[in-house]
Amino acid sequence: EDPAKLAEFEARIARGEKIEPSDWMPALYRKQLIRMIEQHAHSEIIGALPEGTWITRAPGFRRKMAQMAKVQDEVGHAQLLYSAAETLGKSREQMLTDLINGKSKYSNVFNYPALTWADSNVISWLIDAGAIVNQMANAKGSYGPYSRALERICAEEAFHLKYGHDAVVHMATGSPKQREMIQAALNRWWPPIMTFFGPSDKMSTHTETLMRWKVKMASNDECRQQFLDMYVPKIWELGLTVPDPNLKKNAETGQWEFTEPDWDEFKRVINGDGPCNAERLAVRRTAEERGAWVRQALLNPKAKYVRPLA
Ligand code: FAQ
Repeated sequence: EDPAKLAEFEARIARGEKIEPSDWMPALYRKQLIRMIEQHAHSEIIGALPEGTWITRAPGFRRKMAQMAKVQDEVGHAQLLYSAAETLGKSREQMLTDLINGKSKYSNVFNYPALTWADSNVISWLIDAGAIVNQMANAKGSYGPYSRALERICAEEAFHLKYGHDAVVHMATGSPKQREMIQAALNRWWPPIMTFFGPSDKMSTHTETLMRWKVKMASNDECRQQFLDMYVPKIWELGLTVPDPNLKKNAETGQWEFTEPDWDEFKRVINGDGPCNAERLAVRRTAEERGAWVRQALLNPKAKYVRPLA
């Protein structure tokens, strides 16, 4: 890497300038951004699946419509993010191929099942909440196309958060059975939620580089702490409990203390061996196969294509 170019690049970042696709950038900056944005995009389309399976079973027409709109938004976020990643030189086709073949990662949380409608509500509220904490920070980051995509995504996620909160409030203030269902869903989702922000800063591989270049604007632990600060009181307000006997805010340090998440399970899940990994990728593979004739027809409208039987 040319030291003068690198110095100028880092000076631009220090001044708070945005780096645009045609600007010079270190190869590692490009590689890290592709990795992170691509994983983020995959998380959005795979993330549409746990809630997506509840569209047909959502209780009532209003919730069905809202659930459908929310899931559609997530897929739209993937579109924005794939476009942002493409500006760095990796094609969308290659990214989707890497997803389907298990080469690329996506968020661990979407490899757990949404067993009940209450699970879907917990995702809509608390996974979206976690996503907003992370994305609000990174929207101020240095890469122009990613930060602009995140700004728009955050605006939509703010609606999801209200939707998810409303759904959880409805359950938590409902019948004893509804309260029991929402508490059980929270108990199931809490451990994955605690790992959603990534490994602790001590274990994180990429944080240092990404923060130096202002791609990540908050560390994994900072995001986790912010999430706990904002949402644990809201969970308690609803009379729900958090399934961690060690969770408490240390008055002296101002930091939340909690049981160390099971990082071995986390590693297994992000490397393909979680409860739903195979199922999630199978859905994507089928979608790719069934949609291939449409993509081919769009690219070459004059050729004759026979639509395969479903
Ligand atoms: N899941 O060195 P670090 C959403 C991997 S969007 C899976 O700390 P980094 C919206 C990491 O890739 C959710 N893998 O990594 C929605 C790396 O592996 P590699 C996604 C994870 O990049 C809501 C290794 O561990 N959000 O939910 C996870 O500095 C509802 C070492 O980790 C984003 O992607 C994980 N949780 O920090 C949709 C935001 N954590 O690549 C539908 C953008 C870590 O070396 C419904 N991404 N790993 O093989 C980021 O901010 C960062 O990439 C982190 C991880 C914070 C996720």
